[in-house]
Parts: sequence; C-alpha cells; structure tokens
Amino acid sequence: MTTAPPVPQTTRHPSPAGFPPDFVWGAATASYQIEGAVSDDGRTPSIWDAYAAEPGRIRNGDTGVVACDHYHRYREDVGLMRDLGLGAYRFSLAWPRILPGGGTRPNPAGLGFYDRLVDRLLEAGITPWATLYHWDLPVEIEQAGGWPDRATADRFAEYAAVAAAALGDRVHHWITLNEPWCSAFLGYGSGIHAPGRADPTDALLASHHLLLGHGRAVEAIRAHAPGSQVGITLNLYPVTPADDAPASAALAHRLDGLHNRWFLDPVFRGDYPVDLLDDLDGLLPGDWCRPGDLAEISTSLDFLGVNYYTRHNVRSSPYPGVNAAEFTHRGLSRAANGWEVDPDGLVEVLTRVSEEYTSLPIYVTENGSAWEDRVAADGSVDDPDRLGYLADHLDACARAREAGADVAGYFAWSLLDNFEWAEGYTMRFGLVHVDYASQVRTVKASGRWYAQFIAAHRDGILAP
Ligand code: IFM
Repeated sequence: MTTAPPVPQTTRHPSPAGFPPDFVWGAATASYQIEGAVSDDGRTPSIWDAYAAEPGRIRNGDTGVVACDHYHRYREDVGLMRDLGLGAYRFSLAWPRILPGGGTRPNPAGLGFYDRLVDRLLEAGITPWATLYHWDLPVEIEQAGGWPDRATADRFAEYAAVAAAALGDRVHHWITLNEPWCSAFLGYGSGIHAPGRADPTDALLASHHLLLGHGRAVEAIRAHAPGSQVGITLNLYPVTPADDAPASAALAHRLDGLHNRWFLDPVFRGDYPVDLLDDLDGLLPGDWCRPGDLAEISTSLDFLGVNYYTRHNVRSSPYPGVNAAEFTHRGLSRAANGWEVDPDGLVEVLTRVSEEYTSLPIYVTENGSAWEDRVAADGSVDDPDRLGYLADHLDACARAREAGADVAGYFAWSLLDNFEWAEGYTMRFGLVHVDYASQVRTVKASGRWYAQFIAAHRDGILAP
C-alpha cells in the first residue's frame, strides 16, 4: 500500500481526533461467507450448505464451497489486516467444524484451524473477536427441529462451552449471536435465508430460543473463558414513518418493535414489548416463554454489538397483510443492493440504544456497503462510493460519541468481498477486492483510506 491514499468524495471528513486513544479499529467477516473448504478436516454441512444446494435459492446458483478460500489463505489474509493497521478482527466460528454432525464430540482438526488463525492474529498484533453463531447451524440440528425447537438453545450452550474452552486462553472478546433477527425472521419467517422455512410461529419461537441460547452461551463462555468480554450483535435500524398519516406512525412503531425492540427489550430489560405481545397473541403457544427464561436472556453483558447499514422508511398502504407496509426511499443515494446511504440513521441508532437501553460500551460490529467495483487495467480498484460511505459513517460514530453514546469501536463490513447469502457473489462489500477465479486480493481505495485513517489516529496518540 505505497500509493497515496485517496480523498473521500463526501461532504463529511471525520477526524481521527474524534475518537479516543483506545478506540478499536477493525474489520469483520463470517465463516460461511469466506472460508470455503466445506468438507475439509471433518467439517459437516450447515444449513447454508444445504440451502445453497437447493436450485433457485441463491443468485446464479452460487455457494460457499470455495468462497474466498480463507481456510487455506488465512496467513495471507492476516497479512492484509496487518498492512491495513487493523487493531482487531471479528470472525465467526463454524459450528459444524467444531462439533461435526451437530454432535457433542469436539473435532480437534476443525478447532485446529481457529487455533492457527488466532495465533497468527496475535503474532500480527491483532485482537481476535470471535462470533459463535453467524448462521451456520449444523443440518442435523435443523433436522431435529432447528431454532424453533427449545433444545437448540441447549445445543448452542454446549457448543459455546467447547469453543470457549478451546480458544478462551487467547480469545478474550466473544459475541454470541450475529443478527438473531435475520436467523429467526429471514430463516424461518420469510424463508429467504437458510433453512428456508416460512412460518410466523416458527420465526417467533426461533427468536426466543436464539435469545435463550445467547443467555446460556454467555454463562458458558464466562465459565470456560473467565475474564472475557462477552456481548451480542443486533442489526438495528431506525424505522421512520414516510408520511404524516397516523397509520404510518403506528406501522413504524410496530416494525420498530419487530426489528429492534423484540431483541433489545428482553436482552436489556428482561421483558418482551407489551404492544408486540398483544399483536402476536395467538401466534405463540402457551408455554413458549417459561419462568426463568427472561432472567437468562437478560444476563449481564460487557458490551453491545450493533450492525448498521440503512434505515427503514415505511408508510401504511391500503393493502392487507404483509402488503400493508410500503417501504419507501428518502431520495438518498443507493448502494448496489438498493440500500439507501443514511449515516444519520447510525447516529440515531447509537444514541437511542445508549439513551434507552444500556450504558455499556457499544461496538459497531458491522457497517459497510456494496457497489459495482471495477478493476482498472493496472489492477487497482477505485471505489469512491464505498470510501464516502465509510467516511460518512465514521463521522456518524464521532457524532454519536459527542452526543454521549459510548461508541468504543468500529468494524468495517467486510474485510474481503465474499458470499453475500441469497445474493451469492453479486454484491461486493469488501475493503479488499477478491478475484474469485484466481483468489487474488487487491486492497481497494477505501481500504487504503481506512488504513490511513487508522494510522493517523495512532500517530495522533503517539505525538508528544
Ligand atoms: O453480509 C452480511 C452479514 O453476513 C450480516 N450483516 C449484513 C451483511 C451485509 O448484508
């Protein structure tokens, strides 16, 4: 990275001085999205292997069979992180590598990969942040009922104990779940994510059991990796009415309930939102939430992880059912996947969480954008839109800090271009471009800018 870093083409120019000396600068990935090597060293299929193999599920029939081949190229990838100056790397563990077949017997070869990765990170001076569940449930556990089945919370706690016992001597930052809203509502509600089931009761039960598993996993991590920092990552959105109609305001409140409060309230207040419980009456069986569940779910944490991408603007429409909500846009620029670029929404989310829910440190554990990158003849990738998005959202973090939110770190999504779930390889979020045919990595202009920003922050701290 010797060429001059680019200048963000954006109205906002965040200053490294807007962040405290111990601010954590990172990037994030997830196992199925980058690792490949789906049959190596005893790994068995997850629900994403099964789902991706079903015709018509994923754009272009893409799968994670090879992905970024990170399983074999992790040394090179850690080298890229070191060159970028990252202080932390957030990755996820593949459950079926560690406990193949959804069983209880740890797989030394699967754990060995994460051993090597963690050791390499530490040698490079990069702090490992491990996420236990970024969506790769072993297929056998899905066949036994999956997340709608309460027993899956127990399986998850067992897995957490194994992972923490194996890695907890070196991994001191743990995230239990990534975006349980997606696991529950996309995986079991709309079916556009694995395992592809579409039943509202299953989705709600899945959400409760994911949260129960989270609470139990926190305790398992604390038992096996004492002294660790433990948190959960939620994907949060401001939900804003798009017009002045009272029905739109009511709809926005309801969707805010399903997206945000359904997870924030039980984790931080030990209760589900009453308005939603009224709304969902009849969808849930009588014993879905048992005595003691909410106490487990609201066990104390060390931090909250927030993933932020965009805002939901919604207005009420005259149509019934799911069509009653019409999602609109504010006329802001839109990324390749259609998501509006709305950094003010990040300020709103961070300040809301810190004012209404928790005084714990908040880490932005994912934030990023997909654009149609072009590789120039000289091999470089100039990505001014991603760079502008990054600069604007770092500025949003600084603004949220000024407003009083304890934003303690930022992880760009993503380190590498990768398998974007139902969109396959069509959406590129990386700071580093991946040529999937050759597996050549190229740091994009946004990555070079991020490296420069991190270095300027460090140099500001070191300056006398
Ligand atoms: O790629 C995903 C990631 O796995 C979870 N959060 C959102 C990202 C972009 O869609």
